[in-house]
Amino acid sequence: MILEKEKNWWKDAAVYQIYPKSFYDSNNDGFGDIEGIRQKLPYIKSLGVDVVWVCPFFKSPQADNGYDVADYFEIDPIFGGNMEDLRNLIDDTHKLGMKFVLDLVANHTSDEHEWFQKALAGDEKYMNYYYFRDPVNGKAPSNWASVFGGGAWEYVPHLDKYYLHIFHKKQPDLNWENKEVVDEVINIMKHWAEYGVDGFRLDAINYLYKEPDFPSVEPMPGSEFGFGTEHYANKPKVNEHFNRLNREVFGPYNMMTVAEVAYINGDQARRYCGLEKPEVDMLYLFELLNFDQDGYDKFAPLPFDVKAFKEAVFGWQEEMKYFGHLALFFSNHDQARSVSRFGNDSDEYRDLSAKMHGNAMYMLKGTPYIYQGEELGMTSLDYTDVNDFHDVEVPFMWQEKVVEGGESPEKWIHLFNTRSRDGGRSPMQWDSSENGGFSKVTPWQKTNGNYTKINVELQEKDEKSPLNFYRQLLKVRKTLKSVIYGTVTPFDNDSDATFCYSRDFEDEQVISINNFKDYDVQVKLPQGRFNVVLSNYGDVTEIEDTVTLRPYEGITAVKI
Ligand code: TEU
Repeated sequence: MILEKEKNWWKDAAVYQIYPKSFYDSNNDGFGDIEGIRQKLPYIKSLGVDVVWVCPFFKSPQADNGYDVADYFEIDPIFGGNMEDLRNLIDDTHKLGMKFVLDLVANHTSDEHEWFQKALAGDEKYMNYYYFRDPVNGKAPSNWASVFGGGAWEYVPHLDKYYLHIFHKKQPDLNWENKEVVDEVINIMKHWAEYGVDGFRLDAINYLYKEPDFPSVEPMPGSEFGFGTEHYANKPKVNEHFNRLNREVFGPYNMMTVAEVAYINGDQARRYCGLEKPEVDMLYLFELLNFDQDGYDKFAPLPFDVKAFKEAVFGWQEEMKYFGHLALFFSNHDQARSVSRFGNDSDEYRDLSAKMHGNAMYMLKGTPYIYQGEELGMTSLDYTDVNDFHDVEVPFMWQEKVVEGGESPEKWIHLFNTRSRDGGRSPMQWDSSENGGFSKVTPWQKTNGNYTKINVELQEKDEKSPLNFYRQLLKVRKTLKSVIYGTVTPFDNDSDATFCYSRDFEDEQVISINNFKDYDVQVKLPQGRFNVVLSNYGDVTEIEDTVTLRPYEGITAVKI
């Protein structure tokens, strides 16, 4: 039985994530823009998604590609700078029957935001919007590290004070202990809710509360700094804030809310999903993809281990079995491309592994978040020059490891190509024309050289393409209640090659079987005969008993 409260509008939805800077450049200035997204709405609709999430496009100095907001009510000139474009985009999204989710960055602002500028001018009211603190023994108040390298405190000589920035120094953290700050954020949210947005993706939102004495922590090896996350991630106060936001905005406006969270355990996750009081609808967990690196250090890659993947993914499915809801994703704007990272991006296997990834991830319990280009099997980068990279973390690492540390430039270019956040940010590949049809001028970030092989135009013509597979996948997903509401039971779980599970709801049973390796493997199925509803090789119709999965084969089948 489906409980009434489970039938939210977003429950069986699929989301498409857009990184606006790299999606489509309608005015040929080298940057993707709001009008470009609008022009591509028919394409987005054709995928079968229900919700469009657009990464930040507000006025911003772009120190962190828009995650440094200077004005929450204005659109940045590089995205068109024009409120009418946004009106049209949201209206047209609605006309096509899709919803629009705004990326709201409320843990921090840009240092160029008016509030911070007033704070820098010594206005006490606004200094209290942020965390300004006196030096301690002539040094920063604590040794917390910034996510992007270096320390998390920046000294302001004319004030003789430090301010806190968990992210870049151009992203000062807002002080949520100040009620006025919370009121400001609520105003911003209400403004956009009334404007017509249908939901919020809440950026880095689990960091809202910092322990007031900012305790120093054990430094990382070879550094004076350490991640102080135990003192600022997922503190109970965050739940109180969520509850208030829910009461005042999310609930009354019937919004879909997805909180980006990291450094989290099952209890905290369930609490965010409203175990005690209404908070947010679903969680976008970093933990889902961190299994192929040493801790939180993405530049310390571990070989892709299918068992570690299963532990992470099935582990979280188990945690959220009875309560809460997960975002399902395989890539995003902070990650290298999944087909290169967890699959095989050779010409022989790229399409198969891209399709299999969709089959493996998006039949799980949760809401699929497909990131632009994932539906094409876009790959990680092929750059050769460090100057081709743009992300804030690259110059830090280059300086520390190559310039000062003497490590090999080739090693780090390779790491940036395969692991850095830029990996997911090269322009969308629309066709075989110059710059992949993204723009008529040189794009802000270089197009991947393989755009003549991997692009929308080519895949539209090929019924077996990843693009058409994703369309079919999303269609099939909608017809199967068990995929939305059913239990998740892994099988063949000892295998270090396959990722297999069964979804069960009332009298429906659906299985998703996937081979992550480039060789054949055998899988023993649950009892019964199964009708294949999705197959990336496209030549299987019925399966039972023991199946031999070919390299990167993925199948979804329904019990007859
Ligand atoms: O990400 C939060 C976050 O923790 C990441 O920056 C993460 O640490 C990083 O990807 C690891 O390399 C969100 C946004 O998704 C990201 O793009 C922003 O840079 C960040 O918040 C700050 O707003």
